[in-house]
Amino acid sequence: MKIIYSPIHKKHSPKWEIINGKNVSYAEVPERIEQIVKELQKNGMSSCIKAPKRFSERYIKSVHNQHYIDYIKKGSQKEAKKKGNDGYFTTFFINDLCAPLTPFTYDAARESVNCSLTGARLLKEEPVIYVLCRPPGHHAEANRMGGYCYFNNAAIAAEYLSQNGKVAILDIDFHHGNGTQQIFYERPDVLYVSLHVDPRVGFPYTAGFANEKGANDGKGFNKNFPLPLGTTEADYEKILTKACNLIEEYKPSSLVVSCGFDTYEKDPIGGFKLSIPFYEKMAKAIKGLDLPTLVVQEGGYNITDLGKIAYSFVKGLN
Ligand code: SP5
Ligand code: ZN
Repeated sequence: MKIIYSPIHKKHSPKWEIINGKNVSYAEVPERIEQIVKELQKNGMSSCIKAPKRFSERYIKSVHNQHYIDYIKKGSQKEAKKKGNDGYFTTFFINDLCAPLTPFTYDAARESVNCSLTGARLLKEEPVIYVLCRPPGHHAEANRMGGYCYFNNAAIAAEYLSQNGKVAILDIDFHHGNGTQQIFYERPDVLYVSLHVDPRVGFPYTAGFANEKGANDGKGFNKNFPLPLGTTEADYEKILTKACNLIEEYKPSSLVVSCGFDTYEKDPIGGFKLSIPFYEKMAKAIKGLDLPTLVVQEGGYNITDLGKIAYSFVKGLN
């Protein structure tokens, strides 16, 4: 199994986000991906790790608005010229206070897309690819950043893969992928299925409700499974089976997994009760769909255990 990784993400490292009116240290840190890489290497997977190829900005434009792309690029450049470089929070093109623009935000977000597209292209040759995207992407809408996300890596890859047939997206991050849902909401050729914390009690609060089922031609091709805080493995497994059944019925030609590890029992911002060995089980269920599968890293914030969670998941995919 190939794993796509680039060190460029490390240059994007905001100091804080604003939660309930207070500056708190940024949860989406470079150590996340570095810990995963370290653990995979420790388990003999060094030769699987490959660098991404470079893709033109027009792939980003296939999903995002040009003004939005330029705003991230110019905002990052503007930050690079300032003294201090603490990052700042934009007042336009933004959903929340968790996605500051810093000097290398554009470069890192662009490289994260290079990673997901490299993985998508490799699906022709290999059945399963794991891409270590950072920053993550599923909260990024066509023209709005938020929730640590700038460009929607999974959506851009799904758009690319949709040229060759129907695509299913399975989002197993703790949070609902409001960006991905919005981007494909009126499309029947891309199915979005998500398991996430009930938006009445968790981020992103404004999307992820069960009655959001798609619109116009896309009606019936968006499925949300909001789950309560404290969801156990037994309950999660039941819903994951339902989600997998829906994907099977849809008969897609490929699958994109928006893979967050913030469902982990000790995640600092999550609230489900999944243990490290359970990730192997989840991956096996996904593997059971027997589809070309692109696994795209989204969230997961327990730095100490993130590597072990990722390795458990990878074992299930292999
Ligand atoms: C990609 C991704 O996982 N983005 C998530 C962004 C969530 N940001 C808001 C965090 C709110 C933290 N609430 C703390 C609850 C502690 N129990
Ligand atoms: Zn998340």
